[in-house]
Amino acid sequence: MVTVLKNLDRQGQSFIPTHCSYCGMQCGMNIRIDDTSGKVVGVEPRYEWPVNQGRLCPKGVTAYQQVDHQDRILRPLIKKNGKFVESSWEEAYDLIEKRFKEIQSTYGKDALGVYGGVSMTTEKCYLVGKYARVALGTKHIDYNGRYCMSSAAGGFNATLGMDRGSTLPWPDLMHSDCFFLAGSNSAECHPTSITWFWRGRDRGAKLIVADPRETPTARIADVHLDLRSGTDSALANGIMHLLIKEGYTDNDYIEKRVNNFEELKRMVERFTPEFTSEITGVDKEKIIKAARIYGQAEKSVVMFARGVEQQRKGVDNVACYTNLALVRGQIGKFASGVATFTGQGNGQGGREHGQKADLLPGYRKLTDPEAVKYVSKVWGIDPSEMPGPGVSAYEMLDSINQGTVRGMHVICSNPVVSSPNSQHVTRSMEKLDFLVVNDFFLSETAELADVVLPCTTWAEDEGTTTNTEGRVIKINKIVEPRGKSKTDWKIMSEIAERMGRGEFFQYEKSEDIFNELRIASKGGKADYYGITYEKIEKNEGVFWPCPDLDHPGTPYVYEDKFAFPDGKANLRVVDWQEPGEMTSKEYPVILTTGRVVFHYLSGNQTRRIPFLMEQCPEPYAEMHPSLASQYHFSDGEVIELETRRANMKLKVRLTKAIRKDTVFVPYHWGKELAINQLTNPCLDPISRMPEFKVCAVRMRKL
Ligand SMILES: Nc1nc2c(c(=O)[nH]1)N[C@H]1C(S)=C(S)[C@@H](COP(=O)(O)OP(=O)(O)OC[C@H]3O[C@@H](n4cnc5c(=O)[nH]c(N)nc54)[C@H](O)[C@@H]3O)O[C@H]1N2
Ligand SMILES: Nc1nc2c(c(=O)[nH]1)N[C@H]1C(S)=C(S)[C@@H](COP(=O)(O)OP(=O)(O)OC[C@H]3O[C@@H](n4cnc5c(=O)[nH]c(N)nc54)[C@H](O)[C@@H]3O)O[C@H]1N2
Ligand code: SF4
Ligand SMILES: [Mo]
Repeated sequence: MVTVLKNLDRQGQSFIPTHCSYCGMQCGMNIRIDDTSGKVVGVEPRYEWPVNQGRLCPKGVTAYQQVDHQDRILRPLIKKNGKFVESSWEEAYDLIEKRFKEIQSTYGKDALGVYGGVSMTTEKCYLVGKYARVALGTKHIDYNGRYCMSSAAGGFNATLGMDRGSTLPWPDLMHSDCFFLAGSNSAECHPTSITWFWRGRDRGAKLIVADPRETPTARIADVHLDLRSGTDSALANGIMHLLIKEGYTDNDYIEKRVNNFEELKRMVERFTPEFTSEITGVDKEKIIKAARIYGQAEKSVVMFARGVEQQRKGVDNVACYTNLALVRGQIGKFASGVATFTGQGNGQGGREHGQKADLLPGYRKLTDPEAVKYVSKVWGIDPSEMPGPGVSAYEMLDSINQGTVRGMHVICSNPVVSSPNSQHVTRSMEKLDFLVVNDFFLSETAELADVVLPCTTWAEDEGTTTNTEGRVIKINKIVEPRGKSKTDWKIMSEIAERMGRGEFFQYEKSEDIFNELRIASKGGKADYYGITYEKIEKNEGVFWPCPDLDHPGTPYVYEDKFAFPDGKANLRVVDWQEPGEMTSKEYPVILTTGRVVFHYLSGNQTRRIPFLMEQCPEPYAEMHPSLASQYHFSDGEVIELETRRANMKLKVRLTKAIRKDTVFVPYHWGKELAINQLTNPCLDPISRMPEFKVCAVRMRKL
């Protein structure tokens, strides 16, 4: 079914269309293969793909270099006397079977934990959930998206009744009149999305950016709301105050489609521009200007990302920004609405089908007996065998210290780098009786493992992902698995066999898993029943929900009703609350963390790509010259940063493009270079998202 294109511009090379392995844009690309050697040798953007239309970012153009990279793990590794030794799959499986069974017979089934990730296809993500619950029979399963999309999910569930990251297709964006981007550095983190904003601007659209830093995204804004980290709900409530006061609300829409407006109106009364400015640190005039631009735009889109979500009040922040779109009557129509920028490639699809501690496929809830009954039937198990809800990612890692979890299988994540309070997490993981990690590059987490299982990269298997828009798309197999590596679904199925549960994991190809998932999700909120591989290929992807084979999919959600029983949206009425850690005399500076364009997440993939390392070899502490001068720091000087959890050394990078009370550090490095040694593991009470974006730090000259 995959089209192999020959000789487009180069003799002796073939091209296969697929999508990028990295962020939620899932840009379309053709991967080039050398016909003689069979090696992956290059990439071209796909001009016909609607989301990127011929553009790729620096990570996208080098992604192919992972496939035949010299650092690939090509055989299973077993740790013997502290050193990894290559082994056969049989030997690795023998050991895993023995240790998993020992742990479970001594401490019970829940003593094994599974920690998943969403850089995998939906088929694999779905199988991680089933593997934990059916093959291992444990309730302890969660995944790296807990650190990523969980607050967006919580905020959308609370206001709109469902967690689809975007209410509209993104090529629409160029027809919008106003973009309100909060806590999103799209120019560096979703670079190909910028074109939609530029094209909108060419038609006169306005751009508002809320970010403590003047990022490349903020630099092109009409208004830059340079707020203090951790004050988003105050800012959004302040804008809401003005929308109401200046008569920008769509009262007809509110009357017909929205609950709780009167209550919200009362609550935001005190969020005057003066009060809002005092909390957020943003100039009052800028707040007024932003509210007027947003209020006057006929078609507007509110978009946000981890800047607002990775906070103790991440769910509330998402809800407060979503409230703005609701009172303006923007959700459910062309070129308007609300969207979060999906982080990882399959951050959307990978969270819908049961990798989360409390969810089953199709967003069914583990606490709903009907849902358990339905999915048990699809899986062929008795409902009484279905484990209950487990705990969130950080809590699962922390529970190792209580001896609750004793063995763990990490599939597609590098939690010792990406978790908050990472020295504590590293020490915790070192205490595990037995750790298995699936990866294709030896990550900092894999280094701690007893067994490392070599999996394939995204180019060696087919399957689906769901992009940031909610469009289900097809990843194609480019080449055969390298060395002795296997796809994650094969590995999970074979371990299931060893655990005596092989009958539930009889798949020959990815599509078999997809077809089971279609049924498992049928009738759920994220209903994939009507989506097939063939339909995806024919239609440039299919937007879920898609309940029937003849259903065209749903590019616009909420056109007529929201996903609550009464069909109405619920404004969430929440006051501003302080972040978990405020600055003090002892820790006087705000520390925030995030990304640079050249690296991806824990860096385990991008730190191996020469071009990306040349551009950005090491982390740094970005700060304003006026803050640096108080400490007599100069550009490039190595200083010490310290929070209540740990300290570390970093180079100073001076820039005027940041608030004078804030330091920013990118988090793509491990061990002593990991900024997560310092971050605060304080969790949002609903999403259990750690507060990566705000903590209090002190700095010292060395
Ligand atoms: N180059 C690159 N691209 C990526 C990734 C990557 O690692 N590298 N990762 C992907 C993934 S998984 C994700 S989740 C996304 C993340 O994409 P983004 O969320 O856009 O990236 P971040 O850098 O984490 O944070 C965004 C911005 O939030 C700002 N910020 C900090 N504190 C606050 C606050 O309190 N309020 C507000 N409003 N803003 C604040 C920061 O200054 C930063 O500019 O990117 C995806 N794309
Ligand atoms: N301080 C701070 N910390 C953060 C954040 C922040 O903004 N600030 N952001 C958080 C966010 S949004 C995220 S998404 C997390 C990400 O945190 P992690 O999940 O730890 O990050 P990755 O580097 O994506 O780790 C994925 C690992 O899986 C491997 N891998 C890739 N594809 C596959 C595959 O198909 N199968 C298998 N088995 N392995 C694969 C990669 O080589 C890599 O080692 O970090 C979070 N941590
Ligand atoms: S924007 Fe995202 S999906 Fe597109 S090329 Fe860059 S990393 Fe890949
Ligand atoms: Mo993420």
